[in-house]
This record gives sequence, C-alpha cells and structure tokens, in this order.
Amino acid sequence: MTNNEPVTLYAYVTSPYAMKVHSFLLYKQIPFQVYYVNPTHPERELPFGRSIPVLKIGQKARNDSTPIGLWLDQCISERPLMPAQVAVKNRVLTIDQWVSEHLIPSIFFSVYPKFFQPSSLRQCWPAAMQLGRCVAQTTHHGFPAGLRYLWPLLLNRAAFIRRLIEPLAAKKTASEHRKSVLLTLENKLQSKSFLADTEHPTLADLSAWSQIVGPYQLNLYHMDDFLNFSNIRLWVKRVAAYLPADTNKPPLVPAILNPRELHF
Ligand SMILES: N[C@@H](CCC(=O)N[C@@H](CS)C(=O)NCC(=O)O)C(=O)O
Repeated sequence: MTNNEPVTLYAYVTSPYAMKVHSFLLYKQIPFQVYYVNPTHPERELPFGRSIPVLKIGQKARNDSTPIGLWLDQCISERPLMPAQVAVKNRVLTIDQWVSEHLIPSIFFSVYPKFFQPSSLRQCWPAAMQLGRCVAQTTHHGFPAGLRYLWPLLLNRAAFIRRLIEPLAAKKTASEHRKSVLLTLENKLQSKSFLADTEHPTLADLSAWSQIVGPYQLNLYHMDDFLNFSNIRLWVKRVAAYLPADTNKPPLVPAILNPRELHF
C-alpha cells in the first residue's frame, strides 16, 4: 500500500462485522473514511456484492471481516493484527470464530423482535427502533422517510439474522444466551491483559471489543450489561487506549449519534 491510497470502509453503523473492521483500522492508525451504505440497495453503492463490510484500498476491494483483517496485515505490516507465532495465531483465530458464532449472534438475538412473544418485545422493540434511528441518521444519501419505523419488521425478516438466531432460540432465551456469552468472555480474560494472552491487542481482541463497545455506544437497550463483569470492563478500557480516533480516523460510532462515553 502506498501512503496516499485512499482507504474506505463501506458499512452500516449498526453492522457488527463492519464494527470489527472499523476497530482493525483504528488499531492500524491509518487514515480512512467510512461510507454508510443505504441498506435498501447496498449493491448500488458497494464496490462489489451486497454484503457489508467491504474495505477498499486504492482500486482493490475485499469483503468478509476476518479475511479483511488478514489482508490489512499484508497491506500494512505496522501494528500487526495477527501475531507471528503459529500457536498464538491459531488461538487468535479460534477466539475470532467464537466471536462470530457466539458473541455476534448474542447481539442479534437480543435485538431480534419476536412478534409472537410479547414478553421479549419489551427489550427487543426499543433496541430495534434505536437501530433504525441510527441507520437513518448516518446513511450517506439519506433514507426513505418512515422506513426507520419499520426497522423491527425488517430485522425480523432479514434472512441472515434468522439463520444466526434459529439454532440459538431452540435452546435458550436471548437474555440467558447473552449472560452465558458474557460469562465466557469474562472467564477468557481471567489473569490476562488480552484475549490470546499477548502483550498487545490482536485481531481477537478487536473482534470481541467492537461487539461490546459498539452496541453500548449506540445506546442499545441493556447493552451496558457487560459493566457487571470486572475483567471485561477493565479490558474494554485497556483496548480502547490503543484506538485513538481523530479527524482522519472516524470513531466507531459517529458523534451525530451521541455515543456513550467509556467513562466507567
Ligand atoms: N461473514 C461476514 C458476514 C457479513 C454479514 O452477514 N453482513 C450483513 C450485515 S451485518 C449483511 O450484509 N448481510 C446481507 C447479506 O449477506 O446479503 C463477515 O464477517 O463480514
């Protein structure tokens, strides 16, 4: 990568996978911009495909969050996301897989409106409405009026969310699942500064960190629940110290959405 090649992350402000890549870019400390795509027709604005995130560096573009992280290390060797040692690298990839299979689904599960379970709607409805508001306020070319109010319905119909949630919903409620995932994360951090027991954050920390901090900063209902876990709370601040944002490095959640500060 040459110094003057523009770097653009194509994202939805609410996409967990885009948040992963956003935190990789902050860690790398390279200038970049975020383009918030219109979710009704992502293919019209993305460099290719219709899945978020896409990262474009110069004229090259890639999708899929973890492969994007590996590609970033190939393009920019400073501040590596992946450690050099094979055993540590494998630990990082195993934790990243846990993020994809457990932590990210726990977020979708918590905000997924189940119209035939009124009790679950108390939590899901405010979160789903808040997600709609956040997307409506950030979408690059604006958003069809009124669509944000249909967000709970759109979330309910999204095939990729259904695929993630269906296997979980058969076993536990959303809040049971969320609690057990946070407890696992708390235990993974026992006597460690970073998840793969490294001296600096790795791709594993950034993948998981963005899933704790993103929903919290978006002010999603109940997503401050990690504050009850002391290892997680301290690790959130420890990783945040490596991710300074400035005018060339947009914060994970833009100021227009009044992100919650990490003062705790
Ligand atoms: N494995 C992909 C998953 C990406 C993904 O599912 N993105 C969602 C947005 S949060 C999406 O665009 N889904 C629509 C689709 O895949 O058609 C990654 O890690 O980036």
